[in-house]
Amino acid sequence: MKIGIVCYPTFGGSGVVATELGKALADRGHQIHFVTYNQPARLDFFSENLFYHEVSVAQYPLFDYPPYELALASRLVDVVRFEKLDVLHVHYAIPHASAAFMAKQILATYGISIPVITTLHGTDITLVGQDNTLKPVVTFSINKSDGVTAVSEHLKADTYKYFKIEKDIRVIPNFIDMQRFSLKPKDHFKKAIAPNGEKIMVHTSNFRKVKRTEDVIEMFARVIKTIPAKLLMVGDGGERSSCEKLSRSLGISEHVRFLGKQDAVEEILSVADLFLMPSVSESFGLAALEAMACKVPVISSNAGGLPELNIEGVTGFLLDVGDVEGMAEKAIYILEDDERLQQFKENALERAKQLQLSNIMPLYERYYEEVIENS
Ligand code: GMT
Repeated sequence: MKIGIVCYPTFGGSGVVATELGKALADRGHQIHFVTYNQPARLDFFSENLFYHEVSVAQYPLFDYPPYELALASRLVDVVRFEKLDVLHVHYAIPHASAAFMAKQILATYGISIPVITTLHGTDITLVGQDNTLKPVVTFSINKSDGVTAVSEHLKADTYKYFKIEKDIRVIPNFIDMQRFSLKPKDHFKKAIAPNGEKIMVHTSNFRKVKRTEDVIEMFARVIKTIPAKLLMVGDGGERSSCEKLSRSLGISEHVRFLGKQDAVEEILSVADLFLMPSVSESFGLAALEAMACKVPVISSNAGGLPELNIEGVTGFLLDVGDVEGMAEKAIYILEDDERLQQFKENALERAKQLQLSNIMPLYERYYEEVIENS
């Protein structure tokens, strides 16, 4: 198939899923055309089946808000016509689904029919899409998609709950490339971070409010009263400085390292004993799956799709949003006994294996075929 993929080209979960999916489909022999405003972050190598088409937005003094959505729609018309694509797969509804709808209408005037599949990733439904300034367009463009997927059962249910959706939504979970995300021998790094054999806890995110990064610090402050430990905070975003301030005011800053954005997250996860994800909302929790693939158990909130990934008492524990006391208690329970910790690590890896790329990618492949056939 010739598949057009539209996504955010950043390190965000939806962009990562879109890019990894495109790479895997290209390996399977499909021709993949990424259409976005920058080279996708993980599209950093050459393959004869991978193409990148940049969307450039016209700058004009009149525009306080450059019309990205229109530029994207025009670029899609151009790419679909000249590359003769079979299907367009857009990741994150806003504004990709409505841009694809517009492109589809324009292409019809050239006698070209192209099915559009929209994958809902999370905040496009649970946060941003709920805003009244966007809701009618999000509802309309989901209903006008030829196929719709969501990354968890919970996100599917939320979509029906918050929007008037007439379409069937297919759940296809996030997946993990186990070639890349696996335990790497990083003992020298572990020694440098935890010279006295302290346990290592890790959080990775974009430090947005939805991630409740301050809860990570609060939880860690409680854990180190009992267990000698270090905390690695990976990523960057609005909440980072308040987390730094909090760790200073709690007197634990010598045990907390803010590493900023990192490309080789799998190397950091390879030294970790526990991953922390106390998010207020999380449609799936790809970062937790990345940790599990590196044999790291997870303490998370029980928000959104997290219970579909993190199995209570098996791969980690899930607690109510904001329950830092409970999270710390469970963290201590896992970390205080090496045999128990080892068992949680094994379980985390087994769960990740169920969601490996080779198991999930064919679900998308078959869905494309189904949608193309029915449209
Ligand atoms: O988590 C983020 O802030 C990034 C966001 C995105 O859209 O890029 O991630 C969402 O999509 C990921 C991939 O499907 C999911 O694994 C994340 O759980 C989801 N984030 C939220 O729902 C907050």
